[in-house]
Formats: sequence, C-alpha cells, structure tokens
Amino acid sequence: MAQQHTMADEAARRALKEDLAKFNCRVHQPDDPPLFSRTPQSASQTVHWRWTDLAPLLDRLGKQLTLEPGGNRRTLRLHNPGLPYGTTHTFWASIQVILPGEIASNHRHTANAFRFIMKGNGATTTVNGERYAMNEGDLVLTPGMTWHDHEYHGKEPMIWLDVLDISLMKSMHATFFEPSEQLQQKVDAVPDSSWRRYGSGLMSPPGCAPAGANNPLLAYPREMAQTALQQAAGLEPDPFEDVVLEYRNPLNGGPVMRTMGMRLQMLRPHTHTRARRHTGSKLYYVVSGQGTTIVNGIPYEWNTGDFLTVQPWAWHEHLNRSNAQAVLFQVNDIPAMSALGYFFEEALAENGGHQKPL
Ligand code: GTQ
Ligand code: FE2
Repeated sequence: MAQQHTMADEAARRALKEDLAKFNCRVHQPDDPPLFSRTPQSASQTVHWRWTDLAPLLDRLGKQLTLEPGGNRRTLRLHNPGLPYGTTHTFWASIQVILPGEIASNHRHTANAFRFIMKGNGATTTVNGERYAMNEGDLVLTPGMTWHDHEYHGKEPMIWLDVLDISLMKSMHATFFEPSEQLQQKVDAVPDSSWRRYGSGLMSPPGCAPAGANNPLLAYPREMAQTALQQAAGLEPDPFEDVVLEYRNPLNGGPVMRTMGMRLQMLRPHTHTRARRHTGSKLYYVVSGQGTTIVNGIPYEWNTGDFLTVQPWAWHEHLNRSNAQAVLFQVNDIPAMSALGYFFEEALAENGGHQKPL
C-alpha cells in the first residue's frame, strides 16, 4: 500500500514537471539530489600551496607579465580546484607582484580587499586620499568602494598577499568596478589622518568615535601586531589556536572588515592544539617557522611562506614539533558567516567525542 502510494506520487511528480516548466515552477523530482545535507558538504577542498613552488612562479610573473594602467593587477591567484573560481567559496587570495618604478592604477570596486605584505619594503598605497606605507608584515585595508592605487620605488620586486571577498560579492550579484580617469589619486594634506586619530588603538580624539561606525583604520603595522602577539604569549593559551590575536576595529572592537576577519597566531615550540571544526572558510599564510596542520586526519606539513586553506566543517588541529615559534597569519569569513547566522562550530572533546556548542 505504502509502496503504491510512493509510486503514484513519483509518477505525479514526473507528470507535473513538464506542465510546471511552462510557468517557471518546479516540484522536487525523485532523482533530484536531497534539498539538505545533515551537515555541511563542501565542494571546496583543503589545499596546500608551498613557497618552494610559488617562488619561481612569482619570479616568472614579474619577468613576463606587464602591468597596464587601467588593467588587471599582476597577480598569482590561489585557486581551489573544487570550485569554479576563488580560493574559497567566499574569498579570493592572490599574490601581487610589483616591480620598482611601477604604479598599480587607481580604481574602486564593491569587493572588500586587504593586503598583507609578504616580501619587500617601500611601496605605498593610497586609499580615498590617505597614503600608507606597505612594508613586510603590515596589513593594509581597502574597504569596499574606496578608491585605491599602489606605487613602488624600491630595488627588488615586492610581493604581497591580496584577499578580496569576490566569491561572496559575485554570489550576492553585487559586482561594481570603476576605473579612474587618473592613474593615481591626489593625496590629502594630512596623508594619514585616520592613523593619526585611531592608530594607537588605545585612545582617540574626543567626539569622533560614533559607536557602530565602519572601521576608519586602514593600516595595521607589523611592529605593533608583533608586540601585541608577544604580550599575548603571557596569557593562558587558546586550546585551539595557541597564542592568537584578532586585528580589530578600534571603534567597536569588532573585526576590521565587515565580511572577513584576520588573525595573527603563534604556535609555541612543542604545542599540539585541540581539534575543532566550523562553518566558513579560512586561509593560513606561514609568516615564519614550520609545523603541521591535521585536517580530517590528513597531515599538511607547512613551512615559511606556505599557504593552507581548510575545507569548511573539516576537523583541524595544529602541531609545532620544532624548537622555534611558528607565526601564522589567518584570514577567515567568520564576520560574514556570523552576520548571516550561518556560523557554527564544534570542538572535539579530550575523549574524542564531540562537544557542542563551543
Ligand atoms: O590591488 O586593487 O589581487 O583590484 C585583485 C583585484 C588586487 C588591487 C587583486 C584588485 C587588486
Ligand atoms: Fe582593487
């Protein structure tokens, strides 16, 4: 009886299919994949890019690709083979190569972007009239729809990590891109005013800190970040990330961008963190040192300059078996996932069972 019922229902669904199509309607078909999965099933893969592979490729990009005014930047994109595009389902990470004397022309776009300087010193970026230095280890922001251009007058090629929330922007069908008539913007009379107001992180001028405002701070220099991380090393360690700090909006303590979060993390010698999994994606860049990240049971042995992206909802834990500190820079999409109510995390209990919620 029940089986007859099912067969009749399946036949009815098939019969409906054609009639409904005329009206741009559908019903679930017996051979359609299930609407939901019990837990996240991501096509995005865990991917490890080694510095030893990237370095010669970047060298080749620098020698063979030209930087055209008004055109694309000279970038090596970290592509996730499980996805049609992007490093993860929300962001793109690329390594930009800029040569002495070059200018990356002024433009703006809806995608939020930031740069973490990998190698070299002496470039500058101008963001809505404010000019900031780009030196190794610095983080500089280009929030969505701000005008930006970059300039470099050093001796050696310079490289930095660019991360943009392009996949998220595309899935939201909100792409705008505007090139500028001018190669570069005019720099303000006070070229770094938001740094002068908010850069200390401790204090800011009275009356200019409206609660909930967008992050006015555009530059997070290496020196201050490293000092903060060393200070944090005196705290009780985080069980999942060891010593970890988040770059913050000085006005409200929130993440520095609306869609992406950035962290600096230190794995002290001989540490082994607990395993955790969460929705959303992240990418690690190894600033210094070496270690291992175990993702769903597979060990990824990383070294200075490597990148690792972790598949959403994959168990992962970190090890540093060496005698030296390892420092990781991390970008994640937790702010976007949280804002939408899609952020979930789970810890692996000491006894191996799942413990939730965190
Ligand atoms: O430097 O403005 O990697 O617009 C991709 C798009 C960098 C940039 C990228 C961009 C930029
Ligand atoms: Fe850009």
